[in-house]
Amino acid sequence: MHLTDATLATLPSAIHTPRYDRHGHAPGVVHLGLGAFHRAHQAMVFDQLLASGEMRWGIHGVGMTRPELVNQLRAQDGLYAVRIADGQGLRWQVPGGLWRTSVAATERDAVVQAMAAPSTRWVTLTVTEKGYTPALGQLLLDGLRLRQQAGLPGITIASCDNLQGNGHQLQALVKAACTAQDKLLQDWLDAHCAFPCSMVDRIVPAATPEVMAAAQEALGLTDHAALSTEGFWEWVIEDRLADPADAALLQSAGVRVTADVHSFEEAKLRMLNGSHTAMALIGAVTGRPFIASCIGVPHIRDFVHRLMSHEVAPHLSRSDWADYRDALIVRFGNPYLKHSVHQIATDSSQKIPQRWPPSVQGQMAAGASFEHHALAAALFLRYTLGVDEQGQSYALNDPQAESLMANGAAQREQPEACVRALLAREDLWGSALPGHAVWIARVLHWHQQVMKHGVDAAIQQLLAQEA
Ligand code: CS2
Repeated sequence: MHLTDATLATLPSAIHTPRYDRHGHAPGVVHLGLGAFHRAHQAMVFDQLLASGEMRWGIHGVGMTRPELVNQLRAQDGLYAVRIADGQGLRWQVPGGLWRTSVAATERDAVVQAMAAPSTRWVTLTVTEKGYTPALGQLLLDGLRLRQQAGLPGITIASCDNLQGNGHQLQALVKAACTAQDKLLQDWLDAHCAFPCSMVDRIVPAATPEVMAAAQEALGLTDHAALSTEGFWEWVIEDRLADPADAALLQSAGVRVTADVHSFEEAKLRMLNGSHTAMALIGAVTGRPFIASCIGVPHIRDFVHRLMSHEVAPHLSRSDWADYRDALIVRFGNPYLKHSVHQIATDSSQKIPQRWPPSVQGQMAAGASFEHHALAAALFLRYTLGVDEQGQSYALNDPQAESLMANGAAQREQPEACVRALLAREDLWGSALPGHAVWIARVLHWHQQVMKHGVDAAIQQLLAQEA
């Protein structure tokens, strides 16, 4: 038997389930990017609001391309279980806010109509870094145009992707989709819609068969959409909402609504995500499968600790960074999160620009050392060989895979040319780093060490040198 509305009542009483009416109201939120993250993060915040009687937070969840997950969720009436586990304990919860689903690639019109539905008050997005395309701007604009034409109120459109100034980026994309005839629409967007920036944080690995088996055991039911996450979650959103009254509501559910999202965004992108990408590449190249298996190794842990303390923190405006760093190290070690290094290494070309260059530039401006980031950049080149130090090959899952691998393939024979070609890419490093001679020399140095002595020895050498 599957987890569905009909079987919900059979779940063990220790499992937290929705007790509210899931069918009597229209969704108030359209979420684009129905991946694991949204379902274990924002959907659980909205579940809390629904449980408190605020019935405007049901979700119309939109998968952007693949229909499989949407089909599974439809077969389960939008229900799925989330295992929340860390050093504090383990519990299961079934959030109930997912009321409708669509697939944007095949049901575009349904998505546009959903955005233009009178009940819709928010659009939230987790479409990943590479999802910020003109097609996304057009999709949003088509929905917003229908709202404006129908005389409906404006809405909040909240980007929740790991991009600096994500709200500004999304707003620019929607504006770029406007044509000369859209003057009225543009004025309406400016006057009635809000594109707040926001920082979202919770480690939610892609679902695995192991989690599904654990769900079967805990629920006594089959759940093809089960997820595993940590207890920690954070959502910081800019206090710029189409309906200002939403701020107090979100705050009542634990969301931080503030004028200063920037300091949270930059700390999260450079500390958490920056370390994640470095560890993902270390793990992929050394053959360590999970983030926890990397941070559990003393020299990798020291490397990450020092990357954050010496090269990232000096340029952050978040003053409690030391507590944040220490909490991150504990979170990375969570034994329940089998967070695959290859999952995090996916789309590295889209992730690196937000995660590393701002810290390197900060160090350059301060005349300080950027050795940890230089080693990380060398590791990225080593990673593009597509084979680990045990001789196991792996696929590069990246929109730039072809050009990265074409360059990386020759790195044994022509290391210097390959390092230079990789570092010349402004799409990765921005405009300030590519011409910087010391940066190039240090990446070259670490690449040489990695190729000659292996990743672990290179990291140990770096730690000894900077001790
Ligand atoms: C990770 C993030 O896959 C990745 O790139 O760094 O998904 C990370 O787990 C989340 O941003 C944590 O909030």
